[in-house]
Amino acid sequence: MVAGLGVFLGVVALAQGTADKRVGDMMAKSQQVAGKAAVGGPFRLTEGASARPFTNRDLLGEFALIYFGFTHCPDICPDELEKVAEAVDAVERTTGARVVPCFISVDPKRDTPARVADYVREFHPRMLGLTGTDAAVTDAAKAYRVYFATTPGGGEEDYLVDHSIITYLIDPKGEFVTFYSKAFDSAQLAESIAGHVMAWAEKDAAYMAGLACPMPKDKEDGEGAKKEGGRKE
Ligand SMILES: [Cu+2]
Repeated sequence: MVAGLGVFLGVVALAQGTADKRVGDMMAKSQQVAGKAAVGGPFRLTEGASARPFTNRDLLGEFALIYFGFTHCPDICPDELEKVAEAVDAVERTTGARVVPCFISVDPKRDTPARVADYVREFHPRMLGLTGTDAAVTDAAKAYRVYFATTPGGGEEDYLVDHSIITYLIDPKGEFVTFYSKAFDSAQLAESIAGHVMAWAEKDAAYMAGLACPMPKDKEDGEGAKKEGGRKE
């Protein structure tokens, strides 16, 4: 268990920079031992659209996908959030489960509640945008072992934030399930998440009963709907 956590944290460290492939390769090995590892946990932030407090407890009852980033990110964050949005829709189509997509800012200075609310709307109608004080964001990132640092050289309002590129899957009881590196495409994300959803539904009759009937598959809307949701020019 302890060794497993060590391996897991090493994997997260590797996610910085160009080690995505290795993260992906090692994930299968690490996730069993890391299943109950100390990843995730309590956070207390502000939800953008309502400008109200939002904690980890507000995610209980559904699977959630949590991604940390910043709204000024030139391309990585938009790409990752588009994948998250596509995967959420695919999982809902195939299983009826409403996975909650969740963006947490690591740039609280510029990412006000209003700004994150506007930002997440570009990707998915149900995506939550969370931000908070410096301390609250730092605590949340620590809980998820997310690295972030403002890169030197930028101006007062014009700077980049270097950060881990990881999407976390959280179960309906708020426990960390697994994580996905940038190497995963939306189809792989969706397939993995759907597997966890179905395994959960088999053990939890109330959750199973709450699954909406899968939507009819008459619309092969994959590309169109996503492009629309993730449009960013
Ligand atoms: Cu980014």
